[in-house]
Amino acid sequence: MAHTQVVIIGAGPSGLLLARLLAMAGVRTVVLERHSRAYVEARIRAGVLEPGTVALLNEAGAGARLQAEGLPHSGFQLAFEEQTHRIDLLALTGQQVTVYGQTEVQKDLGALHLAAGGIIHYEVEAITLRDLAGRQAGVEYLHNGVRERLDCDFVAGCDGAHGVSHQAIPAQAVQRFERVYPVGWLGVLANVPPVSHELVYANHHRGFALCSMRSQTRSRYYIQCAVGDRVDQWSDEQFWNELQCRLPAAMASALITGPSIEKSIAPLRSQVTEPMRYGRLFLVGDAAHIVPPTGAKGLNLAVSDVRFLWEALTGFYQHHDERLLNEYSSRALLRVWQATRFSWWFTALMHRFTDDPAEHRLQVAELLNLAHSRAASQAVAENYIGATF
Ligand code: FAS
Ligand code: PHB
Repeated sequence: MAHTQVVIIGAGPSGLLLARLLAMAGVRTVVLERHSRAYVEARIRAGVLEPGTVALLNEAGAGARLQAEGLPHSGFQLAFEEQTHRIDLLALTGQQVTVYGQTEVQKDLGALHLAAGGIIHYEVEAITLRDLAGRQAGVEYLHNGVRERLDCDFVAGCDGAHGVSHQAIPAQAVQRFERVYPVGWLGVLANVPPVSHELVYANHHRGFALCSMRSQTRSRYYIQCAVGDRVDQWSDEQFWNELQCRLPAAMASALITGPSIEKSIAPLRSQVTEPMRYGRLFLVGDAAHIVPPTGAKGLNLAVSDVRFLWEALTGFYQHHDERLLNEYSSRALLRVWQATRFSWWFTALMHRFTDDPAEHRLQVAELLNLAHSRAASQAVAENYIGATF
């Protein structure tokens, strides 16, 4: 019977970062991933890294390309009622965020871990968790048509919102808190220069829009769409026209459009699973919580979970100290609920949810308060930068 110390389910950013950090601490891991490496590295997802995320990627030795190609951003724009207001992150917090696609983080971590001899099994099927409440956990799976079993001390469930980990916990052992928003984000990636050198979050009576980027020649744009919309209902031309309607006129006229190289719709929802531990299983990242992407928190929250679990497992293996393992869930959830609250608040401020004209007026009033109150802007800046771990 094969044995390892920690089985990590999922080779997304949280699974690979945890595997890398544990390897550096001398902890043996095996990563089991459902999809192929090419599939995982092709997914277009997050784009904004908090300073804490950048620091941990550097600590894991995965920061070289990030430092060379990442775009430091010292602020972002709020656009509403034909005006824009800049949230000056650097002046308000002394810190800035870095624009660097999750796709690139994925590639950097995967290459690094494999080059260092890390074990990642891709295209694994039928993963089943066993004996999570026992003295040794077991993970059974199918790989290359062969049924395997790994005994281990701990399982890190890094398998996202639709993985097996959180489903392995008995319903009576967890509480799930969920909020589903009646809208989605239609996202487009295009090889065109970004309309602004900084991110622009736009509140408009037709709906939310976001102007982001991946480089000086590759842009990422989003518009709020109906939750039932399908991608094939939106031609590129319809997307660009709607985006221009939702931006201030001067910005709309400066928008450079082009053919989409990726187009997808992400539903907006919040979900938190408590506790984030069940016996020998620890839930990490999207396996434990989902936030609407408005606050750019999803990936960054996953990274802070990784830090807490890395510290806990290192303490266990190097000092036989279980204290941080026992505190993992409560420590992680403090940050999870802070990010969930901010993401919920920012989503409610920027999106159109009803036809009630009062909703839009209240949103504009709050945006004007943000624009003219340093204290209000500072609170937003501190949340966007992310609480220190
Ligand atoms: P992930 O979902 O990234 O990784 C989980 C991994 O586990 C995947 O590789 C999956 O294939 C694998 N897996 C799943 N089930 C498995 C099983 N049974 N067995 C083995 N492996 C299994 N966040 C932002 O901050 N900004 C954004 O703009 C943004 N956009 C997003 C768009 C979409 C469509 C989605 C789904 C998420 C988006 N997010 C965004 C959030 C996203 O970035 C996540 O927070 C981030 O990927 C979390 O990383 P992980 O926890 O590693 O989960
Ligand atoms: C992105 O670039 O994909 C992005 C940026 C900021 C967000 C969400 C998504 O809040």
